[in-house]
Amino acid sequence: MKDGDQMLWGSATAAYQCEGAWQEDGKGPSIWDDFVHSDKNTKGITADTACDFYHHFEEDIRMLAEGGQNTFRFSISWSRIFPRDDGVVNQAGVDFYQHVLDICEKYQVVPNVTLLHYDLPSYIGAEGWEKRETMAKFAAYCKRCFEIFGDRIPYYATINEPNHNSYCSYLVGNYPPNHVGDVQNLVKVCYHNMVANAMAVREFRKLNLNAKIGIVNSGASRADILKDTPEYREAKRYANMLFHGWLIGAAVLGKFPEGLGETLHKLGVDLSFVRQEDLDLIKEYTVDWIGDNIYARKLVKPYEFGETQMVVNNDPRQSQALEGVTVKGLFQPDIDPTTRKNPWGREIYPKCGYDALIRLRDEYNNVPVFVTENGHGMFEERSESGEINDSERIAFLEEYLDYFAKAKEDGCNLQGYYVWSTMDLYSWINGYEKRYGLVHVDYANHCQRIPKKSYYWYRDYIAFQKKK
Ligand code: BGP
Repeated sequence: MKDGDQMLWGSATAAYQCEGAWQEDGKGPSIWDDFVHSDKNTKGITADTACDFYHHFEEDIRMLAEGGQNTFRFSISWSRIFPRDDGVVNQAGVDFYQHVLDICEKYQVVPNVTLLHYDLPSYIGAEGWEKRETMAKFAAYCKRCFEIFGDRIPYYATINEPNHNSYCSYLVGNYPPNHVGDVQNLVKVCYHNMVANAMAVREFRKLNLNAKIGIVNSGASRADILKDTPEYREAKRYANMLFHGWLIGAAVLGKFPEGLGETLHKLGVDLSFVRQEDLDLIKEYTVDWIGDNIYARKLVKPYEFGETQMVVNNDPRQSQALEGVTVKGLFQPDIDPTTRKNPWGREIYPKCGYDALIRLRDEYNNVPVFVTENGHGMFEERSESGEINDSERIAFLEEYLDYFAKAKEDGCNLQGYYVWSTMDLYSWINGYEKRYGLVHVDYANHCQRIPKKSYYWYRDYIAFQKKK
């Protein structure tokens, strides 16, 4: 991948998954704090301490920079800087993020900051996105962040994965508010997320900062099929529309995909919450860039049976279960028995990265894109000499990166790439047994950091790309 055009190379985290310090320095609780401390959390695992980024951030950013990376993706915890619903800032929370930015500056690391990565404040509530008023509250929170941090942050993202988050929260029920099969609210929440995104972009534009704003999509922006028949192509069209299209379409093109309203009507969704003024806002306030979190393919096939639902594998004992979304009457998940899978049954399919980026090139005006997450979850052990030999992760990254490079060569507007994750951290629902980091965290030993083999490999890979 050529670096002459300032390609950014880094890795990513999210506040709830890494910070810990859940009650420190005036931080208010988030809906994830509430959820993990409730009896709905059957595993009893929390991110109260997580990998303790709150107390290790200097070391983490220094290591990231020494690993050749020149960008760091992290998120701001809304309830750390606004602990209550009164708009009064918690200065200690702001200071924490200013210090993180200071350290980024010190090491010449470009911050890419997500304003909401799932952890709504408790006062907004786990069902907050069902209400219209949350859109204005989110935009007001973003506005305050733009004013406070200004162009110290050159890349802002409004929301991480509104699609995956709404599907998990309202279809699977594994994220708060844990509704199962609640299609009506799922659609409403998706819609409110996209109007809120436009409202935040409007606030951003008013300030005329020397910065860019984006939003982050989940799941490699493109559904795929194993057979090229009219029925399969139709299943793919619906899957793209209902999973990625409403997000990327609204954010990048300023409109929801054609046929979306009609399709939702047919599914029995009452769309009376849609207002013309919202659609006008979406049309006017589009993003500067899109983030794509790329892990695996979303394989679909024509609908055969079953209710509308989504299955996510986060338990290795169930790794043979078929992951994905079924929409009654339209499509259901498919599986390719010939491809490799990780221990949780998630497909390893590097070409999905190429296909996703080419779709953004061809169908979304070649929008500037960051691969905001790409990584490999593994069980890991330290060797007797204390090293972490994660060659499997290196092979994964190498193969995916080859396809991203090819997409860039083929004209896709790829501007940056982030490995998920900077260091080991909390995995939503799964907890700590699934590790993604370039740096190992010894949770039993004061969260000591130990670079893995992949950390050194990534450092050399970046150096090689820069020399090219
Ligand atoms: C994405 C999220 C990340 C991260 C990643 C890995 O959807 O944006 O926050 O968690 O997935 O997911 P998991 O830990 O469930 O394997």
